[in-house]
Amino acid sequence: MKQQNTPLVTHIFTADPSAHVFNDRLYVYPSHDIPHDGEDNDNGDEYQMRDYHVLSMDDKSDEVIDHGEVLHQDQVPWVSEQLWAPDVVFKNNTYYLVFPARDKDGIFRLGIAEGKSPEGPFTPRSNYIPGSFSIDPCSFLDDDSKVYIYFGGLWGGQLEKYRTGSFDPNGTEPPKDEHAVWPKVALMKEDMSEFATKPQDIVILDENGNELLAGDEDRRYFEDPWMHKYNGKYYFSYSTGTTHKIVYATSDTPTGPFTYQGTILEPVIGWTTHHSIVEYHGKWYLFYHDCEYSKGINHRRCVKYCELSYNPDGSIQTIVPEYK
Ligand code: FUB
Repeated sequence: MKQQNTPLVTHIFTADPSAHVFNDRLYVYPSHDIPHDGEDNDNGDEYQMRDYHVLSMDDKSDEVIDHGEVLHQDQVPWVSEQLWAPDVVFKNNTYYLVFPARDKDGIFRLGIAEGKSPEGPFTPRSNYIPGSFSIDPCSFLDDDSKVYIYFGGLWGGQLEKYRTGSFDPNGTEPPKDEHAVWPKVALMKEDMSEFATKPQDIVILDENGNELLAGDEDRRYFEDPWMHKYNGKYYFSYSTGTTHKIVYATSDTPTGPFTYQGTILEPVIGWTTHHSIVEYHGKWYLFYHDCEYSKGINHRRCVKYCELSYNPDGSIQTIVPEYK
């Protein structure tokens, strides 16, 4: 495998890695950052991604293969711009690429493109998933073969605009002493055609059973949901956005409520932080991105990975990125 904590590739900028093992190989589904000279803002306008590439690797060599462009926004009839963080799930003998993008009205939706190989290419459906909104889908296949889509992101991701239950273009975050904006989860139908359930809240509690508050920026959800299972428990991990950490909460069920546990990754270089967790040949890995290679340019990110370790009680050991 490539050396840890180094960019997987540098011929393109990559971000938002979703890592999975398919056919005994590690596949990474990242966003593809495009260099430009526009300025950064809180609406995420600097993230102008237009296509997806697939990367893959194994633990026999340090070669990382770029399988090339597997989907471009011009192929997707409902998309106007911004192909952000994708994920992939394998079910029904099909690889489903689940991805967010703005529709023709500038509202983020979640779409699906289908392929017969983990390397792509992927053929997009003509419309987004009905009832979908916001960004950062994580498509989680449970042991009973049900697929759940976890999603949501504040600010550029528009999640706070749905607090009333429908899209309010003027919607804002709650006051600091109210409960935080919750990420969402929806069960997919068996044939993966659409949501089987309406998106519901993922509630995150503190150690006393109280809901995390909007002002608790060290622990509350911002974006980048990921779900994995370890020793039968569900681990829901996410970015705290404004405090730039990857943290996690656990539950006995896939829909929670979840109890906050701690920090997985301390802040990296760059404003955003985004991750996935995967087991490969008996070891656990954290895939993440940072802006070290671009010397801190927020929309020129590189995907990296490192090993992740659990304590005997199931807690995750905090990773502190080391920079020279
Ligand atoms: O890549 C665009 C956005 O930046 C993602 O959707 C967020 O998770 C953050 O990484």
